[in-house]
Amino acid sequence: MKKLLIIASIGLWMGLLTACQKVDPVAPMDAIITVSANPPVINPGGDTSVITIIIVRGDGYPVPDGTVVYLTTTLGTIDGRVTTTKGVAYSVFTSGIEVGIADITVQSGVVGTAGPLTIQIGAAIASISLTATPASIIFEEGATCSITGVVFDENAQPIANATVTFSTDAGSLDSAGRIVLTNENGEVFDALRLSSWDKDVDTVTVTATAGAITSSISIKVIAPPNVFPTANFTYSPSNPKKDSPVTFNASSSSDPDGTIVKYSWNFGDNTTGMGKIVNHTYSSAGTMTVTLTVTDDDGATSSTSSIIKVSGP
Ligand SMILES: [Ca+2]
Repeated sequence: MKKLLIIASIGLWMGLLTACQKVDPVAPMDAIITVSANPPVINPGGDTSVITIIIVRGDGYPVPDGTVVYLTTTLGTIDGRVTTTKGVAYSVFTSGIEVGIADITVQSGVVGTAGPLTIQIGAAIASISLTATPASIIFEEGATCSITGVVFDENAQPIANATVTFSTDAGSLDSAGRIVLTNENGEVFDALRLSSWDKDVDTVTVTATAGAITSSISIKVIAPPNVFPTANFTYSPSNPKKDSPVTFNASSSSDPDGTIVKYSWNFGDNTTGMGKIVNHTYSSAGTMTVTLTVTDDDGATSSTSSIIKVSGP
């Protein structure tokens, strides 16, 4: 029994030791990280910038050598894991083909920089012009609108491979939040798509962000024209008799884009009635033209008539 316990405790210690070895030493909670990129502006296509990370403990001393720092970037590539020597670590950022601003985050344990470190890749973006085709959409589930953006530098020249991110306050975008690159003419394309949730939307605002520039376009959403209701009814019995009630049922009437709010009847014997299902008794025999008029929630009306024969006693 004692032997078993010893083996178990050795196993536990070895497990703990292995677990400890796997954890990277990181900055203490009270440490302060400062970062800088040199140079802060580089060319696209493999140019580099050196990022210097300085970490100081709360008491003012540098963190122990080997403290691990993690870096991520929105554009290009970066040495994602570097370690400190005398409180300083270096990482190299390398640009890709994209033109824009790389947001770099630096983190060691729970300590990070207050805001992202930015590196500008290529020409500074000065403006984005946006157009929507069509400029307004008649609402329909799945209705689409093409969005074209053109990105310019400060000399009004279009920028190729500029990184653009689109967002919208209604509907959805084909780009779905991903970065889209401009073509050789500085153009970038996206599409706005409406869903059934956007039925009551008046205006959709699509926003494009490239570098430090943001541009928006408003697209009007027009309510589709009202569709007329369809009037239809049945009656029973099929051979109505004088002085015996006939049931008229307008349940088969419909409105494709709304609801029917009113059912009006003319029973053909100079009497009228209201309601989806009504009873009427004819006091004389003869041929009657029964007319049903339905009104939808937009005030549109439709009528239908049936000739019915009322037989005598
Ligand atoms: Ca309607």
